[in-house]
Amino acid sequence: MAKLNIIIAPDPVLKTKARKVEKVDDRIRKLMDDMLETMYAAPGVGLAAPQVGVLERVIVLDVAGKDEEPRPMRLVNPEIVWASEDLAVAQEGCLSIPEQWADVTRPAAVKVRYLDENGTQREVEADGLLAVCLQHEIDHLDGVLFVDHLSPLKRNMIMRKLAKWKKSQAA
Ligand code: GNR
Ligand code: NI
Repeated sequence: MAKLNIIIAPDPVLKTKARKVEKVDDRIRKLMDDMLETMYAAPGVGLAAPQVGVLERVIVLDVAGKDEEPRPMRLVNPEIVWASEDLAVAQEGCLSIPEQWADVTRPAAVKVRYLDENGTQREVEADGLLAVCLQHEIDHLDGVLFVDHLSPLKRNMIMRKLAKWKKSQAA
């Protein structure tokens, strides 16, 4: 396995729609393993392929708690096939927008259809943190960041703070 570099916003790659995976093969399985290693090292609870510079529809997640056994999830071509009418607000962060957090409103529950690491079609229904993360990661595949769900005022504030943070890191 290999740890990959995470792209930080603003970057055109993060704004680009990712293409569908045609075949779940060893290349895709290695990509998902490398993404999981990168996600656990960060640490984070999810990661989308565009964040590591790969514009293909692949995401990984693990929302298990600190004291629980790891529960890595690998999803290829994930699609939201149902979303609840009721909405929920959750504080979100993003490994591509380090150190910045904001409340985001999204459907409280979703059903997602995807291909697993063997190319078998599956569905997962989720609420809570898993529902938030699935929507956050699928957004990445469409070039959408959590700040795109905020008002322009809040978005600009976060992007300015991120630019400051980047400068402090470089120094
Ligand atoms: O690690 C992450 N934590 C998180 C917390 C609340 C809502 C969404 C997330 S996803 C984020 C990792 C990431 O940037 N995935 O794209
Ligand atoms: Ni993110």
